[in-house]
Amino acid sequence: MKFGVNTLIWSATFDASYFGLLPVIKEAGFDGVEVPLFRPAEFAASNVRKATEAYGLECNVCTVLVDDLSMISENGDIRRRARLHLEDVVKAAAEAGASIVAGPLYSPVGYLPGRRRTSDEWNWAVEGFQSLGDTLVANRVTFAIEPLNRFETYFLNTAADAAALAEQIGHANIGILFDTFHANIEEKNIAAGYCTVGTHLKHVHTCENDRGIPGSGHVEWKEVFRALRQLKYDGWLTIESFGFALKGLSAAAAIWRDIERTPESIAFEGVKFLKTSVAESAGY
Ligand code: LER
Ligand code: MN
Repeated sequence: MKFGVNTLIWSATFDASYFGLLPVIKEAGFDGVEVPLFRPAEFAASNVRKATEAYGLECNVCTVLVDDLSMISENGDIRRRARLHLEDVVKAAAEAGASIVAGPLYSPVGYLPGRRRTSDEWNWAVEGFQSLGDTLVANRVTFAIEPLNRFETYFLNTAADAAALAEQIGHANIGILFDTFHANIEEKNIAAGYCTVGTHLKHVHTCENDRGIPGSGHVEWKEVFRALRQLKYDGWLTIESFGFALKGLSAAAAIWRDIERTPESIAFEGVKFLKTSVAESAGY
């Protein structure tokens, strides 16, 4: 298992002005960072690669669809542009040394049309993601598609739907990111959700129920780690949270107060909890 931290805790972009954090992140015991890559043209991929490698850290990428791009729009031109955009994201991620591109890759966070998902939308997602398979293979990148809670999307909320989507896409480089924060809202039982995602699980966001320090809330961590062990999951455990006053980003993640003493305590106290939990889970 590898331990990661999403740099959205500090900033909505990850550029040279934040590279000074990397030795601190390494020293805290993380194996890598997950950095936001929302607009490939604005992302200094080779600088990110050099900086992370210099500190012996691996790099993953998270993304959300910006500028109203959508893989499930009824407008074919918007779907085409979303596919081209995701191809550029994959190429930039590979240039940064990332092997995982994670996030709700289907439609913008917070897009809620006030109705249920349609079968057309489902089929557009399946076909759209399948069409990106060759680009993923060529760039040695895996998509980890993330279900979100019902307040952030209507398209993909549950482990069962996420597993069904990945199954139907049927590509080795396309699986699921399952986030304990969203699962805590949508699943009857978070650990059972992980088992439902099963072999499609490619990435894990380890977040407390309030996006605070992992281990400080009511996520049933012991059961989650037991499920991950049963699945023989050997990928990333990445702490995700968001700065408490990052304007657009805090608004997108609905952060309206100081969740902990500082945003970075979520990373640095959280990683200690995760490491202890993983070590303990060896005895389950
Ligand atoms: C992204 O990983 C996520 O979990 C979303 O809630 C961000 O808005
Ligand atoms: Mn997440």
